[in-house]
Amino acid sequence: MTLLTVRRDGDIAVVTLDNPPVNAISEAVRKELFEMVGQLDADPDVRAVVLICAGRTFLAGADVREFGKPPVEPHLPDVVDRLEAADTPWIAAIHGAALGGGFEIAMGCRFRIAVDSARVGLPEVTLGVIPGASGTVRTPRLAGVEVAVDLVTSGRPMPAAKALEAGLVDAVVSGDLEREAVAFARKALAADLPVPVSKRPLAPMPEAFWQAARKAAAKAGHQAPLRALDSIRFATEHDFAEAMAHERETFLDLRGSDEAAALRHIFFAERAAPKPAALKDIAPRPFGTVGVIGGGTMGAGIAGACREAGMEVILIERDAEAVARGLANVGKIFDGAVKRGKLSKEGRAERMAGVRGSTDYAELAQADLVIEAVFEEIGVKRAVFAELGRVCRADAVLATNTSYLDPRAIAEGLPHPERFIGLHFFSPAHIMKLLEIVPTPDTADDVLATGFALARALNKMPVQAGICEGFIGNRILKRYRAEAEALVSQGVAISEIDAAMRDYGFRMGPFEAQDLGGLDIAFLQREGARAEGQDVAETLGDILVRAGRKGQKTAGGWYDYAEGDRTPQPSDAVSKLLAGRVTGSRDLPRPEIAERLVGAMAAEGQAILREGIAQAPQDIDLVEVHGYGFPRWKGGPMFAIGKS
Ligand code: T1G
Repeated sequence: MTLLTVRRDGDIAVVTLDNPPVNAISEAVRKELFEMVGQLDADPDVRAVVLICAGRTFLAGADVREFGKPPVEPHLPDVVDRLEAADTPWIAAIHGAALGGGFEIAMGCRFRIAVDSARVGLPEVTLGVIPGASGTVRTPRLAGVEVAVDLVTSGRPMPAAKALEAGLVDAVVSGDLEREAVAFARKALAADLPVPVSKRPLAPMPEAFWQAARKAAAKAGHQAPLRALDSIRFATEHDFAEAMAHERETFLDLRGSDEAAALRHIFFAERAAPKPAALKDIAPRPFGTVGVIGGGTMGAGIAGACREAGMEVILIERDAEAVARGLANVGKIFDGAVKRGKLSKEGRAERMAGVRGSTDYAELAQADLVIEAVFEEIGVKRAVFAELGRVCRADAVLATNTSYLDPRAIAEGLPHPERFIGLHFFSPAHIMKLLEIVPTPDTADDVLATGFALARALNKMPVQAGICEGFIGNRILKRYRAEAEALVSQGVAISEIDAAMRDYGFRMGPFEAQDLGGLDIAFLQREGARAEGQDVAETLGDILVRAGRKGQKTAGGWYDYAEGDRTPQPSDAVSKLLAGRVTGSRDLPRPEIAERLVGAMAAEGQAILREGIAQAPQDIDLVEVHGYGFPRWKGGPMFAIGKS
């Protein structure tokens, strides 16, 4: 035994698993746990066993790194059955998170107790599989079908207090978990033991329940939640053994699916992104006090996100009226959280107490970090940094939120250019997870490390990008839109292109999305480039904007919109406007349309890699998934074409 240690507390055995970093259930853990049950059953002096974990968490589920390999005995369902059939009752003592196979192991125990900060969950569907060790068969027997359907099809963990209410755990404790668990075991031994979970009754549910649950599960957009629901339903209509066989078959079928491979790819990419090897031993600079220049949508979003992460925020605007508007914009963000029940009124007041507005840059004299989020015009931005260069500490990190301008041009002439960096947030900045981190050639390593540390503090997904027009995400977006317009020019219907991308898994197609966001934003960028003498070809979008069709805000863009109705309607006006640019009409199967457009994104991604703008293909996938709505279960454009 190397991963399990046992100590005796009188007639209670305490088994501790220590398999860092998250006590994932590897083949070795399954083997040792299976043997330990037999070993302790054979000890007449042991009357109960507490299973507890060292480190940050209880068992966090099957070791995802083993998913690509053939399953090896003992299989996890057998380990769970072995625990449940033990003569000596086991008590799972949960801290951190009991997830997936970890919670299935806890259900094999006779009792489950959790510290108040713990969570329990069955997140398998987020990895494109379903629980494979009785999660869809024991959970409904333990806590009822509704709880099981919610836990399994959403994949969302449940906090300990709610889990207690739902019957997923038997007690919630605070203080020393091991001591509480031993005391709980002693008390439990004094009474009759509960029936093992697999032996508990499970009644079928009315058809209407399943129809509603199916409709909800389908919203996820991919198959795993629906297959998980089917497995729970099967368990309510068959005996335990048949249900376990059905669940295992479904699990093994999904485990080898493209969807599961894509979701595992994103899972590991998300965990690698915040920890670039090159920054491993570099300490970031402090960022306890943050200045934000500009209180518009972006600036307020950034200020709200920083305040939510506990930073002191100073919001700078050009005059008192703009300051008031900016603070009101930040307040609205917290009002939203209060309305959703995520924040109390006192919490809102505390948040806003940490945000002060001013027109005086001198207020930034002690700021650790200043993020500029003003109008996307080089002159305006350079004026801001000229002022910041005068008033801020020499070691204060100065960042621009520019989407399209060259950060080097913004920082030209700035004293201590090593402290300057691009931090490209996505709107709404307090919600969108993607943060493109754009160093200039002068940016110091510890300033780059500060960008990544800020991302971690804001719970954002950081991706380092090199300098080019649009960095990674907006450059690919431009190529994606151009390819979609090329299909329109070849006679493919606008509505078919959007439908194809929705079928692929996007919430919206490229044309619907432009109508929602406004065609004029990209139009103004192109016009700006043309004004600078760049040779920018006329796009179909240009034609529409010049005709006053900017999208939903003008009741017409790529589509028409009836008064007060946001449903896109194919537009005869657009057909007439584009008549000179469209040759004939072409029916292309939707999968082919999607393949064309995803292929264009990936081709641009390969150019981005060749130019060193992105560090790795999985970074491009993360940008697309976290910034542009690329369906996670497709893994991103580079994964989709097998390049990641
Ligand atoms: N397997 C392997 N490695 C894992 C892992 C797992 N399940 N979970 C995390 N890691 C690694 C991760 O890659 C990172 O590695 C390190 O641990 C810290 O992770 C049969 C089949 C547990 C809440 O889906 O949700 O059970 O980068 O940065 O923020 O029905 O990790 O340091 O080298 O995320 O403290 C179900 C997934 C599996 C849980 C901790 N379980 N993990 O969060 O740390 S399927 C899950 C998490 C299953 C059964 C089925 C989180 C966490 P490195 P981290 P964290």
